[in-house]
Amino acid sequence: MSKRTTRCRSSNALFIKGSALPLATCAPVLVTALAFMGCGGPADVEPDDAACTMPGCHTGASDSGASVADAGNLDPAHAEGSVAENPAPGTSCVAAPGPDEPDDHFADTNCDGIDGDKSRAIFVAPMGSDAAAGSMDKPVKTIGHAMEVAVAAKKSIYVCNGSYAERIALQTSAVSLYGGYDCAAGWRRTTDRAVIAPTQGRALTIQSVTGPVQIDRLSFVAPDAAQNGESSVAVWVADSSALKFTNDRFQAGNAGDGQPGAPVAADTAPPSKAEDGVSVLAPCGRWITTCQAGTGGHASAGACSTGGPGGVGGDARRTPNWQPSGGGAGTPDGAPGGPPGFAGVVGSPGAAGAVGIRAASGFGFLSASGYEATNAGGTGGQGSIGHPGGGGAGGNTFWNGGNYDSAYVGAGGGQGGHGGCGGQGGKGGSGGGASIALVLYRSSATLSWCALKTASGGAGGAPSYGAAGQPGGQPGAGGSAPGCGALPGCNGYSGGAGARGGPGGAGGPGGGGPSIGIVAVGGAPEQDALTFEIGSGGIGGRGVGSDGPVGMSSATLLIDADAGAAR
Ligand SMILES: [Ca+2]
Ligand SMILES: [Ca+2]
Repeated sequence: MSKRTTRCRSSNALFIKGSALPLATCAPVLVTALAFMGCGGPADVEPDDAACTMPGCHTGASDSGASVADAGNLDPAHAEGSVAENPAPGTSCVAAPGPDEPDDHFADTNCDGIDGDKSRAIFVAPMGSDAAAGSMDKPVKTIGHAMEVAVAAKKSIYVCNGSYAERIALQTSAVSLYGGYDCAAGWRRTTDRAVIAPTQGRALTIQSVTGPVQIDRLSFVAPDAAQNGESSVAVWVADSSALKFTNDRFQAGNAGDGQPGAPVAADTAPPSKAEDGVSVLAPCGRWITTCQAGTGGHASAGACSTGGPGGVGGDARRTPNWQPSGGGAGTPDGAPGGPPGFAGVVGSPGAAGAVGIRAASGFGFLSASGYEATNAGGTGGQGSIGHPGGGGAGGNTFWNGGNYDSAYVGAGGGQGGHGGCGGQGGKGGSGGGASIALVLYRSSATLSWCALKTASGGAGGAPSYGAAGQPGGQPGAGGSAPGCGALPGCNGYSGGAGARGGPGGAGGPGGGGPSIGIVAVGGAPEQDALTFEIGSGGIGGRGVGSDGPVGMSSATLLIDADAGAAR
């Protein structure tokens, strides 16, 4: 049994139909007229005809039989489908001292015809007009407008059952809202609720409000998130106190999936071509006064690597006894050169980058402004640089047995090709958005007879793949020695091609978003008779190797205020 059913109800006395003896649940106030009352009690009270002198009292004869019991419910006042009793016109009613607030028993204790005080409220109905005064007879149309009027007039807001596509905001001003009114039946109260269901965003935001504020018999419905990573939160309360939620519903929609990792583009253009070996200018077989050897390509910088320098062409004058000889060897990939007379060594491709790390599991991050998914996957590693090609050897030297005037000198070898850059790593997927019925951020509140429902947390974002490595550069050609066509070897040799860079690693997958009924930062709310229907946490993003973690799913999550937020 709820404690609510055992506490004293000032106007609640149970009658058994047809009996002259009332069964009072509590005595105060009611004692003097106990035998005759039947006053505005819960919906299952069915008073017989009798002189009625109690506050909010009315007779069964004029009750029009509207009262319906809610069998099996702990507290009939909270049951769906029951119809409240109000004093009917023409019945006697004795006002009780003190204010008449809308209450769980729908008691009209000030005898003005409704549960509550119509002189202290702004009335809202779907058929109303925001140009109207906001009285019971001339309700306004929107809760937002009622809020402006109620703040200025220091009144409460009574909301006719119906649907309102609004986002309601209480900013610093303490205004109470009561639903459950049937404006088509003289603003009789029922156990139905007015529904506040905006097409986007939160249904209710309360910021920096110091109560007392009561929010009663309203249903707050947040729509599904419309964008990647967006959260769906029905009610958000921050930096507020003395709030009382009674008989309300909080319903969050599906959260948005995390952002997929952004695609990364490959660099498809190779580095610049390597330098050619220098040619011998003097023709072969001619009297030459200045012997010269072609020089190899220089070790100029490529995009990410430097090709090996080409070999220097042979020079007959520098060999013992003018013997034939090869030119200097090129340098493959920075290493010592091989024997002369060969093209440069082709570089080897770069290694693949590492896959980005998977998102960490956990709730995410909550600040005064909103939920932020922090469980994103990591960026993939960059591929390694492709190895540069080796430099080509210089051209050989020939000697025809005569004077050095008929010696042939070799041209320079070509520079090795530059290695390609490693591909860029893929981007991680982002975490999914949250589906949260109620956030209480550094706020104090009581919750009674409320239902909280959430949908699915957003799925984690998938990562993008890494980019392919940059192609390797073309090598430099060997230099030429004109006129030596019949005597091979005078030309320099080309360098080896540079190799492609390694591909980037894929990014890491994002984590699923949470689905939580109540997230409270800095203290739990007082709770009584709450029901939860919690959706599942978002699935993890699909990754390479392993998927992201699944999002949290929980009725409540309490976060230490000192942490400021939770990760
Ligand atoms: Ca009342
Ligand atoms: Ca009243």
